[in-house]
Amino acid sequence: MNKSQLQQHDREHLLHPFTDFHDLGNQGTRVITSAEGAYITDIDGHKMLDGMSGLWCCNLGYSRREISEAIYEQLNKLPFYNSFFQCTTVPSIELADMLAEVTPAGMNNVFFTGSGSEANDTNLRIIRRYWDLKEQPEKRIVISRKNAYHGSTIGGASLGGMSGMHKQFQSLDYIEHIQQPYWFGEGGDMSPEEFGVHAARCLDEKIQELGPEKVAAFIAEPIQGAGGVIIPPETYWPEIKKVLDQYDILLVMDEVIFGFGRTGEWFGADYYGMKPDLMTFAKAVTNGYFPLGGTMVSDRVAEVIKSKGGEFTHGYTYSAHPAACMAGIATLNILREEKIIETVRDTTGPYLAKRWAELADHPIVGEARTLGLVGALELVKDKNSRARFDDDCTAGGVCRDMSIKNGLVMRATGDTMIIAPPLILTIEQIDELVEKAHRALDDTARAMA
Ligand code: PXG
Repeated sequence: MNKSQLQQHDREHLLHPFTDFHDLGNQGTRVITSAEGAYITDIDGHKMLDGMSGLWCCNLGYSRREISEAIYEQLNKLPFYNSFFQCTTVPSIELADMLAEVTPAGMNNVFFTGSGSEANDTNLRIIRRYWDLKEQPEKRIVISRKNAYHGSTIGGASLGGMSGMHKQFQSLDYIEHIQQPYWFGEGGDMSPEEFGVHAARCLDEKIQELGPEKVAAFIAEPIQGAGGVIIPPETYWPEIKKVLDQYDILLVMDEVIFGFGRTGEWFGADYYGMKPDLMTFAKAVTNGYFPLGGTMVSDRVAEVIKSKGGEFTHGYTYSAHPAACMAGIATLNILREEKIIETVRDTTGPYLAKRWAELADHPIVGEARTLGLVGALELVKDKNSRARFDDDCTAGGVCRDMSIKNGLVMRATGDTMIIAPPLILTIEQIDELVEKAHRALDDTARAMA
């Protein structure tokens, strides 16, 4: 099939995730046909630096044969066996061992799933099981944050705080949402430090309003990813820690985007010095080469679930899929052997921070922020008032298209442009990324004038 035939069949038969079918029908999909290193190429031969690592997952880029060969060998040896009913497979045990080593101290058990959404559903099941076994069944409510993203299953979407999603389904009734720590968008006249404390105190207020005896857990991404790379003010996590220390409430950190090195530490929890009770992961655990997710379970929780006996009636056919686990093992080996995370922390992260900050001088950029190898740009019409171009956030979509035209995949969340490039990016490729982003901003400024 040629390009237009592919697009026609795509339109007729494929229901795409998070896609406006009207727009898709008019424009046609971009057909990506190959990838190498940090670059993807479409059917027209247009090569782009992939500033989004696929969808926050191909952190080692696209050319790691160690991972694809590990999957292939496993598929030929034992393509599938389940881990239900007292069965197991060697790759699942080995990956569980490795995850216990690289995750924060006190997290030594893993429950495998096929995705991040499933892992957050698993968290909901574990949380309830934990409090039931502790004979505190009235602890039912889970607090999350507005504009959080925790997946698209009913559990994941209920935990998430995206208003557009909530309009399209009925949320679970035991989930509550508090303010997000988004200083640029919601901080008003407060300093970032003041606002960080304020946003964290919202958790305390909510717990008191609901009654601590009814609150089971608080879930949060260390940094909101899909919500627009919202890096909380430095005061936020320490204040959350203070709040949580006062109550007997579980902390779930959703590391689906920030796990495995994105911040320059193994996990966002390491970066912020937090000790979660449960930790969701997916995406980069296999470098996006094979679907795999899971939740790391702290000793505190695992001991209750394991020692109090009885069956935990939960699991997925593909929990601990052997080929997925082999992909995970190969990925973690590369991260460790090539010191990828240390390079982000010591070299490429600081370099991106320096270069990205230069974009803040651009007339349509209200803020340029980075941490490790993620970044965001806030597009504004007026730098001082932080006023946007329009209510429909058209600048973001224009900038994304301009960026792609200039050979860089940048994502738009409203009028916030975001990047999460592969962690293998070289200094020269960071220069290329910033230069292409600069050109996209120039083109956007012209188009929006
Ligand atoms: N938690 C977080 C923090 C995520 O970012 C999920 C859970 C769900 O994972 P699965 O594997 O079920 O998709 C995610 C996924 C975007 C975008 O547009 C982000 C995600 C997924 C799709 C699109 O930024 N994150």
